[in-house]
Amino acid sequence: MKKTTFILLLVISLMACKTKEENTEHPNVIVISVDDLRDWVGYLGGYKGTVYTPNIDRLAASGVAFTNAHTAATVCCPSRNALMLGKRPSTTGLYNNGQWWKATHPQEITLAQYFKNNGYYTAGAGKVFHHTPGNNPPCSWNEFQDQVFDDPWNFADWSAERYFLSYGYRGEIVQYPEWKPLNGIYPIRSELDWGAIPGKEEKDYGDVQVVNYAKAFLQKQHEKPFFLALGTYRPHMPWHVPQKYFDMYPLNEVVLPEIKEDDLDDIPEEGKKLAMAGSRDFFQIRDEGKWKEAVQAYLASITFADKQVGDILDALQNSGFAKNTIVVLWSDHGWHLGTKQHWHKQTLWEECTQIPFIITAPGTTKPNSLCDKPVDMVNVFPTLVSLCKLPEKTDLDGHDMSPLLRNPNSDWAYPAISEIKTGNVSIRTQNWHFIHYKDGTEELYDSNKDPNEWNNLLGQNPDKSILEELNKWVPKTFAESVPDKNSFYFDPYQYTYLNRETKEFIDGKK
Ligand SMILES: [Ca+2]
Repeated sequence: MKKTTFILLLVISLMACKTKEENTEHPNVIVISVDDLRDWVGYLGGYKGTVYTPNIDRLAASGVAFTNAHTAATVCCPSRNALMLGKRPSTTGLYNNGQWWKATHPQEITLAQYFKNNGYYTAGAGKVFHHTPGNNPPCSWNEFQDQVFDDPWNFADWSAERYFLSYGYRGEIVQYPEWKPLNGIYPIRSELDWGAIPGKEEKDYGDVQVVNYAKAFLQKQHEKPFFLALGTYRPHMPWHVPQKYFDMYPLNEVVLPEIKEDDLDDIPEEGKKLAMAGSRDFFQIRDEGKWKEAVQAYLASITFADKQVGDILDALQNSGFAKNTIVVLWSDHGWHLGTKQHWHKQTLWEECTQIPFIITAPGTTKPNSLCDKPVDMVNVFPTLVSLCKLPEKTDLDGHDMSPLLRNPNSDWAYPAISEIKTGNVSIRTQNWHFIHYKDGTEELYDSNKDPNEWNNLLGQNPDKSILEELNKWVPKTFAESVPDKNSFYFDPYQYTYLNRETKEFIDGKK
């Protein structure tokens, strides 16, 4: 080969490389899911003390940070299914953690799968779908690194693989909280546990394995544009993170949530039921004088998750892909730490529906943009399809948010809609929060005057036109709840499902 020809070929191939990295027609996508993270991040200011989330805050400052974003469902599996399928629980009948989307909706195409079908390389690690087996069939991915669990709560002497195989395994629920080996063995503990895991180095935590996967992935060359989904398990319980994160929150500086003792008095029975479903844990923690410790552990877990987000952002920055990669960060729902006498999730009040939500899209978003329009997570699918110039998928429930990404003050005609269990729905507009329960009872809060939602206006003759307007957004029908896991044989090795009754065979790889 002549020297000039060689140089010419070299230049052409270098240009081709460049084109792949800076393919502006079809940008890369990274979706970061943070589990159970409520509005306790710096940019949202939900925590009344100081929470350290420098990395989520720098991502917020680099694009459009939403201040009125809500989950589509206030529990893990339905929330993640709603984002990944682009459809609400009231559309799919996927209302709880005990249902498999693939077994019940084999024809549905996930967000990742849609990108894969349209020329993207799709990859992921950690908690993207719900973390129990059967929720993350291979059909979405070219490659996926399974979640690594840290906690004896999850597997005791079981291996992570056994947990993977043992769908639904929860261990024997032993009460919280101190982390003490019994005769040298760590017993199976409770989901409510917290503390640093003795002897475990930071690099060994499951969420760090997600970061390591991301680093390796972003250091490689990629022939195609990529869709990369990464999920941290913290700050999901049990709150086990390295000691240094606990040390950042001295107990005497921990600020407890403000609580109104008679807060449930003006709430309908269906709302009380949701509240009381998580009250036992709260009362126990509070009555045993552990409330501050628990809040400290949640804060520590948030900052640990934030560190992982920061390492992913750094890995992107240090790669060749930063200028042409959309980054989406979201949490699957919020969390109660005693408000409405509730511990956990699965309610429809603001601390449970609201989530951190950020999008940076090179060429579309501008730094330091805050958007206060109400949005929920079924909008993510159509928005990414639009930003990446893929063919429109016409059967989705959500709306393309890209006008808000170009201008956060654009007109936006929709509320944020969140659901829990069949028939209970939250409608959040810019000014109002309306809750409609399955029995027709309702709550209404003035979100500007009453951010704590202490004053249900329903008993105070609110303006009927406001209620009529809000009621228009309540789904007209709620799909029947789909069959649960017991209706199927699941083979975790082949990733197949067999409907016990109809004998329908479903291949999770397709
Ligand atoms: Ca969750």
